[in-house]
Amino acid sequence: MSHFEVNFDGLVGPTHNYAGLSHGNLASMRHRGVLANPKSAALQGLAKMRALHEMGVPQAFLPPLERPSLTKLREFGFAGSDADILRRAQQEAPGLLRAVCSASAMWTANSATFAPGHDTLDAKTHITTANLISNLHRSLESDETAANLRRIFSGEGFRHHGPLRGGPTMGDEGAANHTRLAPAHSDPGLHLFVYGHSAYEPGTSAPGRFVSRQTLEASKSVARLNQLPPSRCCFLQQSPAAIDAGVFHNDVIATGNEGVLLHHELAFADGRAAIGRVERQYEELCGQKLLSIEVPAKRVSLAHAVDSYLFNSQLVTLPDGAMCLIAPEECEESTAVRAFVDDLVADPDNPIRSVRYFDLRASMRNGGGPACLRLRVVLDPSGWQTVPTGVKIDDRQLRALESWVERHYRDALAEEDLADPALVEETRVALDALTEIMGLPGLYSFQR
Ligand code: SUG
Repeated sequence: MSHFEVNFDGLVGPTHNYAGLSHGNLASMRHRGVLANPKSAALQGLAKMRALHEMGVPQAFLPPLERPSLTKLREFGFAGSDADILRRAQQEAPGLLRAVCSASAMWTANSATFAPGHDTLDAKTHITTANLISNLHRSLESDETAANLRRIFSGEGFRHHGPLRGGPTMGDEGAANHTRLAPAHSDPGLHLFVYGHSAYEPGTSAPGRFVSRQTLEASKSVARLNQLPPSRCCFLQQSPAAIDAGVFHNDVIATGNEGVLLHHELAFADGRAAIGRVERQYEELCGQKLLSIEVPAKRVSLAHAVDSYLFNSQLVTLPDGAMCLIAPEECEESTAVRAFVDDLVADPDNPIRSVRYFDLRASMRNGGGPACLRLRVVLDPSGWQTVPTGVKIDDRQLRALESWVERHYRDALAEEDLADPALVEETRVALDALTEIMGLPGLYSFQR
């Protein structure tokens, strides 16, 4: 049975806001305190899902987590009624309050790393939930995300692992630092793991300005847990200079799809030599040449790449076999990036035939582009059949989700609103209604 790729986008949660929580993520740092509009953020995400669905690309979604998380605030020592806890947290620990309110689970590229059954030693589909330990607000996601993934991928062909324990030495940010390359999704493939630094191996210099979030030790552990043989894994170090320029995940500077790898000239620590390694290993494994497309710094500087999020575009295969670049509108607005994309699409020597630009500004202001918003899952039809219908996107579900957002989301959310007890209640009512739309009762801990 032939495998295919499904994009599981994160449904933007009702507390979407700009809390400046991610050091090293320039957009997050720049937009701290900007008034958020959760409703339009969620509708922008749904518009992307609708467009991909209408293009014939299989589409699904992962639900938001319950935020604000009163459970986490209790774990941090706050006690009393919900209103008391929120008030005290705002007075005594505003940073913690911002962290427990973040809707950051929307960036599902960071939720886990998948390895499909036609690549793994035991022929099972393996899923390792990311620990996201580099940032408190993101680390709080991992146990809830693991539970949701177990619920959604519960068929007998799935095996779940993680989140990795072990502190910063085991920092893992999921599929944002992982790309599966194969002649087609239905073919066995090569797994490219990109890490920021190694805790133990000499010669892997770390960035100076910002921290690197992914370690080699974590990437190798994920590969082992996911039952990937060494011949199917390639580990490359990210360029420390790129991390210091704001490239906090590899998917901010490189992207791939099937047999194409699009990357910036300055993405990897060893430059051309690194690309040469992937090309050789891919050819040995897959019996074909990898098409690696390098974007020279002369055409698109590192700074422009980070500002426009060109490499955070989704590269998707359409039903006719051609590829389409799903890019943020910021790419269209940059003269240099737009010119590069026009040339890319016009070049008959690659399979990228079209580009579609999307308004994802709400997510982009937090450093989350099209690719951050989705987790790629390669499945066979029997695995897909075990996935609950309620997370699968079709016209009916899109309409239900759009009107759910219209009904339950605020159109303005400022930092001071995070301590509003009404927000907790509104969110619970919304998530209750969502579990009905999804047909997944009891998904949230406040539900009985
Ligand atoms: O982890 N931003 C996210 C963006 C994640 C992007 N994902 C990928 N590149 N795959 C992060 O830095 C900002 C939240 C805030 O500041 O309110 C944030 O968490």
